[in-house]
Amino acid sequence: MYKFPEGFFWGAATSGVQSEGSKNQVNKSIWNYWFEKEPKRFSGEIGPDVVCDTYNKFKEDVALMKEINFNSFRTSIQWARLIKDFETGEVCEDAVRFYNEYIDELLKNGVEPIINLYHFDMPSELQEKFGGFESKKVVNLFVLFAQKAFELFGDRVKYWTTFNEPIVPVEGGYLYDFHYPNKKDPKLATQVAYNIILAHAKTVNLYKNMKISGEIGVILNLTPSYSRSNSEEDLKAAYMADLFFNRSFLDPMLKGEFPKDLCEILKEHNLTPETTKEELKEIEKAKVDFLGVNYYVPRRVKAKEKKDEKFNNPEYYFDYYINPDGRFNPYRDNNEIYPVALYDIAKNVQENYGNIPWYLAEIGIAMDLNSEGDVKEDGLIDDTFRTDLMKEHFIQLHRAIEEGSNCFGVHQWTFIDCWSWLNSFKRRYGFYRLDLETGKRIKKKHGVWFAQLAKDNGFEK
Ligand code: BGP
Repeated sequence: MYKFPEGFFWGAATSGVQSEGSKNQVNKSIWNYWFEKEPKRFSGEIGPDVVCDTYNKFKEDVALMKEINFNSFRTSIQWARLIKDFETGEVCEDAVRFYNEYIDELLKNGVEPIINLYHFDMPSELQEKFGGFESKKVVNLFVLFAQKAFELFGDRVKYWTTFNEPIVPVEGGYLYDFHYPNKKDPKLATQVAYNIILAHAKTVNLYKNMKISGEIGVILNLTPSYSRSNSEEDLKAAYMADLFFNRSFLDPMLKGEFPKDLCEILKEHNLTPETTKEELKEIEKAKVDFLGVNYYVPRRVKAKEKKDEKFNNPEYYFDYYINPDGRFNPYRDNNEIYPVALYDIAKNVQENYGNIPWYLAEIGIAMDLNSEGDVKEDGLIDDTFRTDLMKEHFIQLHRAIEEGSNCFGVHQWTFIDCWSWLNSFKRRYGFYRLDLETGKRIKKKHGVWFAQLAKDNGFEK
């Protein structure tokens, strides 16, 4: 058997916006706002208003978690739901009731909550008034929100994370136009990236100062960069991609310092963000207790063929290429499937980041409704394709753990098919299908396999 360490976390991840629905939400996030403004940009023109309706259905849903033996689960607290008045930090009483009941229900059922504070969901008021994380004022308002969350739920929540994939709002909102505010401005992008790192650091330091018993970490999407060949140019391309997309956040958040060569490159292009000595000290001081890693696909790069006139985005330094020997998932834009990357990530964390305790905070295999098909005679949806691929990934993870990697759990993306930003419900990932007409949850075969895996803390070779 592939056995995993004792007490290993088995569960799933989602986020507030993607699962709760907007019922009784006191403020809007940029997702509510953007959907109202431009519904056509969202697949099927479906917005975040209803989604899984977890706000109303969390009790039934926790029972479904229990059915497939989750011992842990991650979601996020929505800033725009918890906080009524962003500047004073006044909370919304209904949100406090909801999150309290949700957390208590999880605990009552033996499901350890991991609570994340920011999953792409800037309150739209703060985006409109101050430019969201473009502004340092908003950094401080985020810390105030975090403080409220710690005060209210810190007695029971033992695992906190500050941000999920903090680079994504930078990419989406300030470089490539897939998040609001849809700007393409590398200078602003570096400022937002820096401000997010600062918000993370201040939150970690606050949590430690509050002396609450528990741990705090951050969740990064660590997509390894593989070069086309071993030529100097191709290797350099992979190095640069890694520098921009992984080390930009990994180094300051885990080591308290920015990669020197990244700083030099930014300076060369006149993209250095505004910083102060005190802020840099704050970043240096902020030590996370653990790391969450999201992994879906590898990044394949080669030397740049045609030089861009000026720096618009990190692709100034490399081109993408398609691995001619790769395997691809036809249900997720033909993304490459490469389980070995998971082993490589684990080794990177082990060798270059002090073997910090980490968990796989997201991994998933997207399918669409057609490929999953209708409910079969046994009452389940047959997603064996997913199970086969997950097994391959878990074998690689197991190999790294055998070699000393300090991994303490796996959360699959996602629990119940949830809404996913511009993709809405196009890609399905859940252990349970969400029927959009009825809101019914229908179990998939992979859920049965996972229940056994969690029960045995391992699986047959
Ligand atoms: C991750 C995000 C999740 C989720 C997932 C699947 O990057 O943290 O929020 O959306 O990707 O995304 P998609 O449905 O676009 O494949």
